[in-house]
Amino acid sequence: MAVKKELNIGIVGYGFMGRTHSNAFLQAPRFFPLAYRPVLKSVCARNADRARGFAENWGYESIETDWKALIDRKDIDLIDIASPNDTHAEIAIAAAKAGKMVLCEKPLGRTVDEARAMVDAVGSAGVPNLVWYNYRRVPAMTLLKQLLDEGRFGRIFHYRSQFLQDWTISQDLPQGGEGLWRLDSAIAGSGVTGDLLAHNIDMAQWLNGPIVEVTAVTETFIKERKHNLTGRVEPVRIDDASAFLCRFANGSLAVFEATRYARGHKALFTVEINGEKASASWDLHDLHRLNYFDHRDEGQLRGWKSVHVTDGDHPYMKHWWVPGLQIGYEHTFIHQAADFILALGEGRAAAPTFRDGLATDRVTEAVLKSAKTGQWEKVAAA
Ligand code: SOE
Repeated sequence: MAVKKELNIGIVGYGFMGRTHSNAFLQAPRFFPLAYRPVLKSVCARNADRARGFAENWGYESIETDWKALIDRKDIDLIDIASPNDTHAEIAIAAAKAGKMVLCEKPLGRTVDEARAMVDAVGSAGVPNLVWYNYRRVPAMTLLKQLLDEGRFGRIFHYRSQFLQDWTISQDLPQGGEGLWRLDSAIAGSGVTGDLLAHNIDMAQWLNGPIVEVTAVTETFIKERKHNLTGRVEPVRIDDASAFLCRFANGSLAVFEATRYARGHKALFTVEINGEKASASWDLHDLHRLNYFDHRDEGQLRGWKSVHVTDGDHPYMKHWWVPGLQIGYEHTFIHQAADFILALGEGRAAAPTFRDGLATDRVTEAVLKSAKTGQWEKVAAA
């Protein structure tokens, strides 16, 4: 077997996403024929002891406690940003300037200005880049994209999508600090709009094209929470719930909703699309099933099919077990890493690129603006 070229990775952050990405880099070359072999060179985090523990667990060769030192290292090809949102722009821009490939957790920036600067940086440096919008890589969603691209749905009339959680309902939950920075607007940028709706929007624009205008409402149900870093009770500035109506460039209408206050729902990401000839629906709790209705089916037998997307001819599935055996959440990241490395080997860009991430941030910014102005807001053109 030919010796594979090494792809030397330096990751920033060791939280939830640090784990999903590390697992993806380890597994991708074991299941996909990749021209490069990811090498876990270094993990960077401020707490050296914890970074060391993470490095031991995942097999990183070394640790750094300053991301600038990580970027300065000549033995690292790719910087993977898995740290909180307030760090994305600064690290990505510096990494690109140093000529590193840059992978970044979603959302790309806290604002459109940050995201645009990141797009400019990777553009001027000419370095490969990617945003980890992992749910595109659920096989059922990739199948849906293929069915749409084949024109099976005809003209699209409707798109609807939700992301429902319930983990912030308690008034006693503090904001800020590890694990809870998503509640701190200075770090996160926004609440569910940037954290959850960003997934719905990335998926929607990938499947159904650009969103052109939005009208939104947001709400912060719990107005004050103790801040973990200051110890004081402070105003909550994130949106706890966010919903919007929009128009797509293709003329279809859509309804989106995300909340962390839907008691009983942990991570219910849903998608439905209705076209002239066909409809489809999907949800993350049953992620291997694509529900499909085709109006061209014979009348008496016409009905919704629940396709178990686990066969060898379904996207990604021939690389896994045997037909009928399903895969899960972690595999979406493995597919993302594999697609990036495959594209690298072929000298092309893998989506979603930073430019795609900026397109999502433009919509989330329009949503937050509309919620303030009470007006329809246009999404700035790319
Ligand atoms: C929030 O709870 C969260 O972890 C998001 O940050 C992720 O992006 C989403 O995939 C699951 O929910």
